[in-house]
Amino acid sequence: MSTIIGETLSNIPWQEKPVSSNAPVWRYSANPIIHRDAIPNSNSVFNSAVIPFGDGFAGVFRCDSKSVSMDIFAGFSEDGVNWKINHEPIVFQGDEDVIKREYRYDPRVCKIDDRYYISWCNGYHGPTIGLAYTFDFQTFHQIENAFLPYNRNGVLFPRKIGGHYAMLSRPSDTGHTPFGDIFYSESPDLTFWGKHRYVMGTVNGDASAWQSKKIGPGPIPIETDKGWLLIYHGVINTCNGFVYRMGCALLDLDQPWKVKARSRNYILGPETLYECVGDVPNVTFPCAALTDAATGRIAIYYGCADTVTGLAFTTVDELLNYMEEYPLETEV
Ligand code: BMA
Repeated sequence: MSTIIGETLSNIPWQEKPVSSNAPVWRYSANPIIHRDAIPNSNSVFNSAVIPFGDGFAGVFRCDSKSVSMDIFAGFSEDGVNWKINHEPIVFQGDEDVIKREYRYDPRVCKIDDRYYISWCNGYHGPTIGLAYTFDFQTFHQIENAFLPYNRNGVLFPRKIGGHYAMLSRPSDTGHTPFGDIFYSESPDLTFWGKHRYVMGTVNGDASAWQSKKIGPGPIPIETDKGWLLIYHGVINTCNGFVYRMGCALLDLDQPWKVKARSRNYILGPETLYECVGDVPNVTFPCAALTDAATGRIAIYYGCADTVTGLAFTTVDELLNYMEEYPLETEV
């Protein structure tokens, strides 16, 4: 068994794998856990991030309103399944040139040292990576955008690597980007980012067509003794538009731009009604994972059809074994 380097989380939401399943990831039986009308003015609640907080959990949720304004909202839960989401979006403190809001979506939450960092796709003359921190999920301090536009899916690592903060991201364009690879960047202070390294890209044709159009990092990478376990999204373009699925990879612990393993198969894709039908059909989009170091259990939170939020389960060993069984052999 491989080891998760992290904390024990005995209250992680969990269901055993159904005996009938041979998939590496299985859905919570009462999905979706958050419905589109979870707060009074929401059109949809999806692509959201959660983290252990106090005796329970806190989260930052993407709620698009009924005027389809995209923003991020704090929320709390005792069990990680039933959530109370604030009815008003997060108000950030900080430099007025930086906190000016165009739109905010697809948040991630990452604990580093004494605080919780939020990263999200931030409208600033085009999409880029917004960054903020909080100690209590009540007061939020926004710091500088990490990059110039255009970028989406900024995902921090939960500790410094080689003495620097580290982030994965997916450079993009201003629209529904028809390309996308994953890059690594580092920073001494979370303000100045550099040493941008290519991590991995799309794969065409027979090798792994589900990730042929674009890929982007999902939840905060999970530290294991074998490397950083990364869950990411991969997109194929079809005659009916983009289809978003999940995959996984293993990145080197000290040099995370080096890919040690990657799955040729997707690990979860749109199959159920709530994943296939919604405002944007056929989207499964992971933004967070809880992990229990004691058991290797992982609970993945993912947006479904850009409308509701789902929960799915796996373990570190399931994913590592799956990558071994169905390895991606092409160098990309
Ligand atoms: C991406 C982002 C995600 C969304 C996905 C599918 O570009 O906008 O928020 O889930 O498209 O629509």
